Amino acid sequence: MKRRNFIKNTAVAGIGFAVASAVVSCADKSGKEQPVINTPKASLPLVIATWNVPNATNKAWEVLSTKKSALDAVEQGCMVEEADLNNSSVGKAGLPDRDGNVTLDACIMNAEGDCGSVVYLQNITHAISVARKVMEETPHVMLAGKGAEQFAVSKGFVPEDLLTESSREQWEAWKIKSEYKPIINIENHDTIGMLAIDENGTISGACTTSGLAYKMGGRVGDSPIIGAGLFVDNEIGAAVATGLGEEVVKTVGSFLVVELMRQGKSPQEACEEAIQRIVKKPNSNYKNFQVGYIAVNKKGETGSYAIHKDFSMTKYQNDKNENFTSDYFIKES
Ligand code: SD4
Repeated sequence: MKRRNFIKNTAVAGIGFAVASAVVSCADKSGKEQPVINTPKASLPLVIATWNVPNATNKAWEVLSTKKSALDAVEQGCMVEEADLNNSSVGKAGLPDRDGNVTLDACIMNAEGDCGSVVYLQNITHAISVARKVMEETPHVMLAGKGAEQFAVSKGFVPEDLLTESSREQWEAWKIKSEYKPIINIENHDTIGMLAIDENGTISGACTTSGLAYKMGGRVGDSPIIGAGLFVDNEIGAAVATGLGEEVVKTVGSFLVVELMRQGKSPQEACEEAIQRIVKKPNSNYKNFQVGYIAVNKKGETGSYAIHKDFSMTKYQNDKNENFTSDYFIKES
C-alpha cells in the first residue's frame, strides 16, 4: 500500500460513539493535490497517533469505549506497539544503540498537567507503563537508567532481553561500516506518540520509543522530555513529535505547537509553524532529517505536518480507524 495516498485501515464497527466529520484534501502552492487533515465538524472521543499504527489506535478506542480514561487509552494503545516485534523503533525489538544496548525513552501526561517519564530504560518492554507509575507513584517526573529499571522491577515489571535476533542481526550488519546516519522514515511505523480525548473532552498523551537506531550510548532524545516530545494542556489541546529528537528538543516542539494553538492557530497551522521553526534556523540541515508533529485541539480538530514526505497519522474517530498521509515541507523531494 502506498503511504502517499490516504490509506484506509481496519474499520472497526460496533464500538459506537456517534457523529460526523470530514477529511479534505487541497492543492499546495504548486497546484499539486496534497492531503490535509481537517475535521471541520470534529467529534469526540478521538484518538490520533504518529505513523501507521491501526492496532494501537484500535486498542485505545476500545479502551475509551469501555468508559475508561483517555490516560488509560493512550497507555494501552502505546503498549501494543511496545510489544510488537515488527516495530523496530519501540519497546521490545527496538533497534539498539551502537554498543548493542536497547534503551527506551517514554513519557505520559494527563489532563491535570501531571507527567511521568523514563529515560535510558533497559530490559523492560512497557516503558510507557513505567512512565505512568513514575507520574502516579513517585514524587518525581523523570527516572533514568538503572534507577528507572529498579523502580520498574519494584513495581512488578519483569526484566527481559529486548534485543531480538532480528535486531541483533541488523546491528551486526550496521557495525561493518558503523556509519551513523539518522533514518528518515522507518517503513510505516516508528516512535509512537498518541493523543486521546474522551467523550467529556479530557485530553491525555503518551510517547514511547527506543530512540534513534545506533545512537551513541547514553543518548536520550525528545520522546521522554515533556514539552519537546509531548505536551498536553487540557484547556487548549496536545501535541506529540516524532523524528530527529535533537531538533525537537532545540525548539521545544510540542509545547510550541500547543502554545501556537493557544494563540488561535488550528492544529494544522500550529504543526506547520513548529516545523518552519526547525527548517528556518540558520544552518538548518533539515534535508537530512525528518521531524513530524501531530496535534489535536480541545474541539477535536487535528493536524499533522512533517519536513519530508511519507509521514502519516492514524486517527480513530466516528467509528473509523484511518491512516492519513501528512502534508510536508520539502515539496521537491
Ligand atoms: C528520538 N524522536 O529518539 C525519537 C525518534 C523517533 O521516529 O521519533 N523516530 O529522537
